[in-house]
Amino acid sequence: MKKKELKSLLEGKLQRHYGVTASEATKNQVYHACAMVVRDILMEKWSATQEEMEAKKAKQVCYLSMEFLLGKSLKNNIYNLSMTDVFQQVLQEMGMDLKALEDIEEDAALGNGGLGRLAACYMDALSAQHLPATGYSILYEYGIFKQRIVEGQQTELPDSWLDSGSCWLVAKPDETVEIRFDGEIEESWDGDHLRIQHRNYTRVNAEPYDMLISGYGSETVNTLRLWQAKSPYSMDMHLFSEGEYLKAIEQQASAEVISKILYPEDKHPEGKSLRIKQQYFFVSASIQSIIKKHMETYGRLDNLPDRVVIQINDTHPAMVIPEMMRIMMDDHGLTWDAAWEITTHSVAYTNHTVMSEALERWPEALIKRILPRIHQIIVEINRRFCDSLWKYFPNNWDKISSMAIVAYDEVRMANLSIAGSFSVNGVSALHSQILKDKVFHDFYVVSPDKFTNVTNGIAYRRWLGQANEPLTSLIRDCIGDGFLRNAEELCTFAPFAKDASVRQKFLEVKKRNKERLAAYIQEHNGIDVDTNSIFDVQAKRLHEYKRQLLNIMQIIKMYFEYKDNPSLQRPSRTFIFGAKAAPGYYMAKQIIRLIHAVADMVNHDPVVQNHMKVVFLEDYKVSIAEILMPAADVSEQISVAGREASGTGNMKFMMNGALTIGTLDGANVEICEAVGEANMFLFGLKADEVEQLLKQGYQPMSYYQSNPWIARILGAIMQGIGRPGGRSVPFVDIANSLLISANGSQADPYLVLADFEEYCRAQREVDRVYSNQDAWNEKAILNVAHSGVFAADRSIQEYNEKIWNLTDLGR
Ligand code: HBZ
Repeated sequence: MKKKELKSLLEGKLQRHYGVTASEATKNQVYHACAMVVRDILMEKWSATQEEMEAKKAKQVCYLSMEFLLGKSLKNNIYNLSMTDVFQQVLQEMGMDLKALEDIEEDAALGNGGLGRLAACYMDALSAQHLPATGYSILYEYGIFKQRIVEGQQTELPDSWLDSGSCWLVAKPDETVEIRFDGEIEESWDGDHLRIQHRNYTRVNAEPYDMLISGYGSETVNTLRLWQAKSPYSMDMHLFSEGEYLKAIEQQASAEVISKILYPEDKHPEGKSLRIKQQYFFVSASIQSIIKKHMETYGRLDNLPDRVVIQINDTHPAMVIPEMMRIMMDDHGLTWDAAWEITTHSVAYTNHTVMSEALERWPEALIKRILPRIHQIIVEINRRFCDSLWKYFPNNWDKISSMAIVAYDEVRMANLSIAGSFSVNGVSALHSQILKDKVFHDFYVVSPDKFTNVTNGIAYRRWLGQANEPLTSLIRDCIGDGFLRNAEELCTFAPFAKDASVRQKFLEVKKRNKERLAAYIQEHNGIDVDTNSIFDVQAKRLHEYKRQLLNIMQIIKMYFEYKDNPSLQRPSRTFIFGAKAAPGYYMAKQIIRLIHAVADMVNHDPVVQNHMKVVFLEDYKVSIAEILMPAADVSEQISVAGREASGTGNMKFMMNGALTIGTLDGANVEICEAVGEANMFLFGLKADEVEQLLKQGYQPMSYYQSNPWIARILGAIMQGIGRPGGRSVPFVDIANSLLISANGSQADPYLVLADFEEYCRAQREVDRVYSNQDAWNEKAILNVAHSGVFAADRSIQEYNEKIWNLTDLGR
């Protein structure tokens, strides 16, 4: 698009929507005008995509996810449309700055962490690869909470993102569907046909809002459909006139609360009725709309699996299985067998965790009350499934009951997902292996062909192309810009690691990115950090298994080492953390507090000023990650082996030229294969060693007794940490959690103490390698060059080849 045309489009929007000229417009108005112009362009491509899908009778993927952690849209869409330059120029002439407008937009943070961000990365890659797709989720009014740190402790504030975000949504009120909760099921015979009637139910309307999903240089624009809950009942005027004001609006409020807020607990599912309602609400709305559209086009359902594949992002949307059965049997008159055949050939399940406490199990009584018909169907699925298992495990009731979908008054969503789908995949090679060998081993024995792996990938044009322009342009100068379409081409950057001038330029790029982050830290934390120090970053949700505690213990050790010996020679370090804790997760919140106490101690001690700093970035989110990843030298991926399903931050850091210090966990294993052990810092027990140690009886106390450093650090944690001469805070519960087993639970279940010494050794190796800047930069460049395999494009191709078999709209 030419400058002149864009200018007149923007002026037109400002005039028609706000009645202002360009020179009168506020920044906020110009932001909205830009968004509207971009949306119009996308809408045209979206219509063309829809037409093409119809003409080709295309097969599409419906990606069902409770979470899409999208971040900001304006910059990404303008980039994908290759319009960055023209926007910059036109805005400049209007006296505005594109970057400043981008800052107005709030992150769309409809997700907790990796799982939600993965869904967003996959939507991007699907459009870029011209594959037809619709994402389905909930239009939460409030996304993940905003984190504020008050006196070193996390507090939570609501995240109302729609003020700046709603301009990306296209309302489709005509496609509203009805969802039914509660009530009773009545069965009656109509000749030889069993009629199912749902009586006394509560209605909730699901109204769709579509977000248009662009892909880099692609004409394909896909849809992300977000459902909003609306009450079909207006205020009860009878109650109102009787003065029962609250009661009068209660019904309405209890329906609309369903899409109010994203649950902020990751990996700790709670059997709350609102959560179950959220899951069923979005699943029912989505599958109703999928089936309706399919019937309008084909008039039959038996070919549904040829046109649609339903990928469920973890078990949160697993109720799609009984809901599909319900619609096909009760509304379309299919037999159980016919409906089951269609369902199980349509649904595919991605697992994201091996931790048993994270697997969803809902109280059966709750499902029965809220979703009586779904409960009946689940019970019948379970009956037939257990029957079928008899053949594999005759007389083995223990095994069959462990695999059952309903048992001990609970519904096990993972078992339902496996039984009702044709594909089950893990998200890294190691994780998928653990699923087959351990977590779902019995299911694997029954249907080995269902199980597969698709290693996660990232939308690298966002995480490298947009977030790290200096590095992108260095790579472009060396190998051309083909890598922006085909990430595999990044490997041709590898030979440049040997080129001294490229290493020098890489160093300058890193420095620039570190300066940008340092300015952010100065502004938000008031801390002056040295851009010549090693930027050592751990940014992810706060979880004990991710072991932020291991990191902070090493930092305390380092602090003591400088105190003991102020002339110690080591490269200086800036330790940077970003992490949100689930609001009800006590230990995670304590660890955040500990990080702040250590920061307070370190940053105010003149003895260590030139050696180390500790920074906690408040409210870590996608847009902060975009500043953080490019500036990192060291990427902390230190979860206890066998627990992190994949990790995706590890990939983003690698691609931006950070060196990983990590365990052989999740996708770290594949990072190691790609870049070579010599170009990262591995340490710690392997997954099988972890299992073995826990089985034989792990005694963390023995490490405390035999390792004086551990004793000293835990002693300090227990006594109190704080700035010299100031108030100090004791963290007895943290120390106890590492040493004492409470009510028969394992002390230090994530083996922090067992891996501590090895971790410290690896950190000294980091110091040693960093002392030779040239050698370090060579390794960093090799990390960038070998990161291409972690592009979401590759993951999507694998999903397509192994599971989806979609129609390619590009051909
Ligand atoms: O999914 C993460 C895994 O921990 C990580 O290893 C992996 O890379 C990533 C993508 O595959 N899992 C999550 O992020 N899980 C959640 O956020 C979550 C949210 C709500 C829940 C349960 C889990 O109820």
